[in-house]
Amino acid sequence: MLTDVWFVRSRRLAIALLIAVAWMLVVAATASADRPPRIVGGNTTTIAQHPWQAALVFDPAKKPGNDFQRQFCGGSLITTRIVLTAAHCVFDTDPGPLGLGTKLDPDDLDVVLGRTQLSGGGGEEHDVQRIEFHSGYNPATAEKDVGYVVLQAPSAQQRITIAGSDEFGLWRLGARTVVSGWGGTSEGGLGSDVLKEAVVPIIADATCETPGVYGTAFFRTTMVCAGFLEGGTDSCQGDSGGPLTTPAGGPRRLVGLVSFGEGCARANRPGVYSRAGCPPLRDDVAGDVFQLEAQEGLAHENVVGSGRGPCDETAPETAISKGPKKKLRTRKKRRRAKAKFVFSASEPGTRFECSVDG
Ligand code: 4AZ
Repeated sequence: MLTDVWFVRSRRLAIALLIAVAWMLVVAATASADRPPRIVGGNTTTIAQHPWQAALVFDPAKKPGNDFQRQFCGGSLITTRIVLTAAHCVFDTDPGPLGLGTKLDPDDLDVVLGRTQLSGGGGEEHDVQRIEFHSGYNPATAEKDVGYVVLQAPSAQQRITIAGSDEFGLWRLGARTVVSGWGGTSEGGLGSDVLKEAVVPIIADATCETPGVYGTAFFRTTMVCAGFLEGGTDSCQGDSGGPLTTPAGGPRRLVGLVSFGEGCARANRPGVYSRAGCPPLRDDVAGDVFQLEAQEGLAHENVVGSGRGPCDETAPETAISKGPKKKLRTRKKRRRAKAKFVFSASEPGTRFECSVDG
């Protein structure tokens, strides 16, 4: 994998670029004024692009309105009968007479699959047989934020497989992943009737656990951050439990579940996702699904892609294989300089970031 980067150092060009960027911003702002709001920074999409995407909707007896008005969380179809979601979507939202530690009752919700526009009908609407969540879920810290919804009947929609260890290269640091859902289109705002998606790069654990980001609220073994430190694009309320996946163009795999964030799309507050694609959560999900299948008399279905080992966190080997050797000494020379660098990496898909000093 080779990437060419050109550096042009010229004040006039820089000014011209600034003017061009400013003009494009004005054009973009004008153009967006007559478009509907969407997942902060994302696009509308169709269920065909995310066929495993599920909507959790309250039962009409519990909340009036159409499926758009009753939607409260997302999920992913991982077997023909099981939808993976966030524990916080099904945990303690309906304490009932038993108080804390209970979960939604199966007849409190339905699951919509195979539908782009929630209010539009079509696709599948499922009754729920059973609800569970990860036995280690900690509602105070959001650790192990994983929940399960067992459908009363099998779905005909395409399911998604959780990324195995051989597939970790698809979503390691800097990789583009995709989050989708019908959640808020702005912080505190309304959801979207039409499914939306946003591309969100994976952010380093070391970045996410700095005090300026999430500090000690981020747990790297069970969470992963994705999004933009500058803000602007993110998942939001109502997207919870929904899929963070590898993008189209390669094998689609489930790598995370929408879990939490401080607000939506704020600077230095990227989305935090349950780290479904790595142990321990990946193994826990496989084990929980196996147990649910046995208890409910369902045929076993494999939910993990290739490789059962740990996520290998070591970064690919990188090198500058071509580039100028000497620093330019005078400012005049530096201003005029034009240089070409060629970077190489041991793995395809590697992204490079660099800064230049003379
Ligand atoms: C929520 O309230 C929520 N920015 C989900 C995801 C994010 C923020 C809030 C991520 O369910």
